[in-house]
Amino acid sequence: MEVERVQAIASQSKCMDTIPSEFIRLENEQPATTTLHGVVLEVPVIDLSHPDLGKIVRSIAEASREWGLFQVVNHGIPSKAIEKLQEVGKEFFELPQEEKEVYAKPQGSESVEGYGTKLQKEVGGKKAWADHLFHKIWPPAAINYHFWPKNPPSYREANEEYAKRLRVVADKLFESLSLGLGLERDEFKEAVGGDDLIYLMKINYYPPCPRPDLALGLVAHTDMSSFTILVPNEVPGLQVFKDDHWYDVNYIPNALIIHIGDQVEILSNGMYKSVLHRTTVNKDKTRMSWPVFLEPPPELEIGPIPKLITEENPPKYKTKKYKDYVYCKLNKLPQ
Ligand SMILES: O=C(O)CCC(=O)C(=O)O
Repeated sequence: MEVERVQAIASQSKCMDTIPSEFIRLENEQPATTTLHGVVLEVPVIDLSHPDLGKIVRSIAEASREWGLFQVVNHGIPSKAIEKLQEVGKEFFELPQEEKEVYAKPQGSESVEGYGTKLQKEVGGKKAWADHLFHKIWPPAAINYHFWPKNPPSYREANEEYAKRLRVVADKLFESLSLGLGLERDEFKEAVGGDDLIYLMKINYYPPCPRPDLALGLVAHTDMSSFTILVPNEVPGLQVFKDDHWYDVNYIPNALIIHIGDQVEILSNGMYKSVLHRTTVNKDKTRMSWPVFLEPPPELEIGPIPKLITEENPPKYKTKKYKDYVYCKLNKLPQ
């Protein structure tokens, strides 16, 4: 079965004022009517180079409790490494369709890796205005280079360099999340697999859309990961849900956007919040983003960290294998 890619649909709908009906969201989801504008409420921006580690820890813990999402600046990843990652990803999506299809996710495969378009329709039979490429970038034993584009030739080097730098940032964030709850600095990272933690890269490609008021790039969701570290391009589109409203996340050059995911919410017994977010699309410009999901190994059991449990604060979540959590979430089964 040939899958129609959103990139192809977008180029056919370029000069039109309509989009296929399966992309028109239900009224209660349409971005034009559900986004709160004109309100000055910005997601926290945290300077990771601040000399006072205590201040960094407090800011990260507060942002993770209040928003579940924050941006980090001065994180130590050189802007060149980020630019290169973006450049090679963009070049891949600009290749002729048949070259991209070489990397298509095999049909029936259990793994998410590969080039693709979300196949399941959502509530109301709706579809997302996006294509994607998934592949693991760390640890070496988890990598399948079959899903890493060979073209452009510098794709591998750019991703390896980014992965190396990203691990340093991820470790700092894990430490702050631990210290922010009064735990030892390595407790969060160990609880999600330590050095076996899997770094899953995704590239989202959201082509221009003639009706950005009616479509969504990605429907509202929380990430299953522990947390996610995302690089966007300069076209805004990420929105976060807070206090019953959808807010735009500002684009800050060279910042990384951190999404607290379901596993950190579970480990913290609900003290940190997994963030509900979605993406909008643009009429004239292509939006792209590069989230890396930090995922526990499938067999690892995750539940609230025992030290955080007291009589007054009993466990709010079940302890279960990560793979079972994923299965329930993907199949919309109770956890
Ligand atoms: O593109 C973005 O900014 C968000 C991406 C995202 O939420 C996802 O891929 O799950």
